[in-house]
Amino acid sequence: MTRYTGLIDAYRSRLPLPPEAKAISLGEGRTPLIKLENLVRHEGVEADIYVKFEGANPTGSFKDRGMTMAVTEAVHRGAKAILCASTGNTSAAAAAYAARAGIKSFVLIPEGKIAMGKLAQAVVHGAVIVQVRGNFDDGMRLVKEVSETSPVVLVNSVNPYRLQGQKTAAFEIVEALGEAPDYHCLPVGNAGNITAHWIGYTECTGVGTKSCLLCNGNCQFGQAGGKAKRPKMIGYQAAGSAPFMRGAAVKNPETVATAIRIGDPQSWDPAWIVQQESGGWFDECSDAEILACQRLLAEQEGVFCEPASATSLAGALRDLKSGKIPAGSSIVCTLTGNGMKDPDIILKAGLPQLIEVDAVRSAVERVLVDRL
Ligand code: AN7
Repeated sequence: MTRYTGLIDAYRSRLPLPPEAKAISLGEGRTPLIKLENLVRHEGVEADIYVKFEGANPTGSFKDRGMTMAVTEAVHRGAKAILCASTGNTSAAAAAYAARAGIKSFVLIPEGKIAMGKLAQAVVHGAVIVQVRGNFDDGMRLVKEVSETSPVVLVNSVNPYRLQGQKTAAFEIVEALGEAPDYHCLPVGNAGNITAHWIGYTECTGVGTKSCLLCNGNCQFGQAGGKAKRPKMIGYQAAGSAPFMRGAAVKNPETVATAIRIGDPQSWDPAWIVQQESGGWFDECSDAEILACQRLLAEQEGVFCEPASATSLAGALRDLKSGKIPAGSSIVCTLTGNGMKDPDIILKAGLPQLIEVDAVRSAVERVLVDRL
């Protein structure tokens, strides 16, 4: 047995870090790729659907993959503080990795709309928390401006090391399945993660050497076996926050999926290159579809993801049922974050009737007998 020590150690030769840079890691990566069984039967669809449960990362979201890289690189350069704007998960990861590195973190969050678990993470890891009177896009504009002149490293996904870390999820999927899936579905906010996955698939399948518009041919291709297939990449936005579907930034994005309540995606152009190169598409899911799918997955498979994450599966199921994704396809849906970050959303829908009993054996047995 060798102890798993995180994705930088696992993929160092494929990550653009100076060899002497000491990895700042919490053991992120190597997340479960779970094949859906009950849900597929329940929904009457015919496909191999896998969910990549990124909620199993140390701070409960895929952001850890990017943050281990961004913080490792920043600390190597001598940074003493990092800065980000966030709908919640980036701030949680930034705060945790800054704590691990022994540096300061400053996080800008939008007024009100951040899930409790994520806020608690920023608090417990000692981040300086700035609540902006505005939304995520306002925060993003501000951190870009401030980081130009202040001695802090910006760790939003405009920091290229973030996507380099996040690309490793594609490596893990190809290793687990032996090849890329036919389709890869993700929720889209800033569109960094869908871009990162495409970089990862492109590198580890060994195709696109000359055509890759994202890296201009600079990345290291073909190191994981040179399998030719790359997936069609499908990105789903929340309907009230779907700039890709409107063809323009959305001024006042609104959705129950607060993680992707983003009106002006930072990786707009790269994401459309991904769509073109992969032959995939973008679409939107309503809040009702998102919440229904979150429940369905939790009830049918025992997997609890946050609302934003369920967007990928909600969209995939709809596209499977309509035939847009052909029956028999292999599909990976990324579940970007853990459901326990946002318990309010579940409890808001109403607590089921709690059964209160006296503290005696017979009372508990009666409950069981009535329901078995
Ligand atoms: C659970 O934390 O942007 O399309 O500030 O937390 O790469 O932006 C979160 C994004 C999907 C969207 N699912 O990913 C932030 C933030 C979850 C997320 C996304 C986010 P991108």
